[in-house]
Amino acid sequence: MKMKTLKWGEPLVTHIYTADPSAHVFEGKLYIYPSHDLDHEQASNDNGDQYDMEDYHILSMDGFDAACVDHGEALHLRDIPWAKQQLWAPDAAYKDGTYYLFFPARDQDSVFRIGVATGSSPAGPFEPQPSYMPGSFSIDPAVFVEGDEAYMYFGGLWGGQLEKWQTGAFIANAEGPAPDAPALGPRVARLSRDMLTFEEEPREVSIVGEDGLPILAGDEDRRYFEGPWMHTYNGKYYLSYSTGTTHKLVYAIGDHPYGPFTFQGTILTPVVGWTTHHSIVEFQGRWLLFYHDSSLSGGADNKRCVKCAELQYNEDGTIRTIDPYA
Ligand code: FUB
Repeated sequence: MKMKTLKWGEPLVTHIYTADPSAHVFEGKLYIYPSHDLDHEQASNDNGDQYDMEDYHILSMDGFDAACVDHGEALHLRDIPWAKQQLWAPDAAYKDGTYYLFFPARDQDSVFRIGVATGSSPAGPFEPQPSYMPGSFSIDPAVFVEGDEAYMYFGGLWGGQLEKWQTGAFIANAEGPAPDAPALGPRVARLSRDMLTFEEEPREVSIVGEDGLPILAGDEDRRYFEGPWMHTYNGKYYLSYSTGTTHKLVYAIGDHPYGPFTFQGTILTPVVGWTTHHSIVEFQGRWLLFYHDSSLSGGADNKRCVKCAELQYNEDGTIRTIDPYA
């Protein structure tokens, strides 16, 4: 299905609701892996029950003036043996002739896990593995490939259940850290050569301030909430993420995929709607920020639309803050 051409700050597509865009360049084209929000009337709650997505559609663009194509259903909940509900923010990667779609969903016990599906085309369809990735938990996988190594960043607070895994086991009634204690960081794990399992125990990523001290849980303008993304620029590793309750996309810089990362500032100021979620990719010589807001539905938290903005760096490698409505 052919859709419209890219205009900065406008929905990429308007025939379906889309969110949580993970963008990659595969085979010379830009591919966007979003969540597919359903046109359901749902009251919002802190558990994220309103995000009850059931499938994935993959979008692609040949270039900036080309139409954005929706390739149709690439994977459906009914075909994932272990998953009960809520297909949340996905990501994709390529290795040795195979494309991998990574996605979170609640298992039969309502615990969020991360699954993987494989295919021969970046647009799908994707065939899910029979079970979730062993040892996986929480939400929002973002896979960063560097040479022969691939790392998965993941984790999200509140409905994403990261608080419940602080001991390494799922504790259903566990709360997050006190406001004056270090915030929870995202998790990172190196993937196995076949990309289907963790090669190591996930480790917590440390995000620190300029003073080298951990960012505290009460520092809601800077602390990690959900939606990690990793990219490199001029030899540095940029970890970007959503602050959740303060609705910003922010970033921190480090010298290694495992961190630590030093907080830098804001990439995107708050959008219409509660969530904010993004990816960063270089395509045809330009750096792009893919993000979403709820403008297409007039502000419904669970009916979002993916948009794109051009990202600019300052000479010192810092990122210029984008106001999505300026
Ligand atoms: O789309 C469902 C959830 O909302 C995602 O997993 C989060 O990052 C937030 O965007």
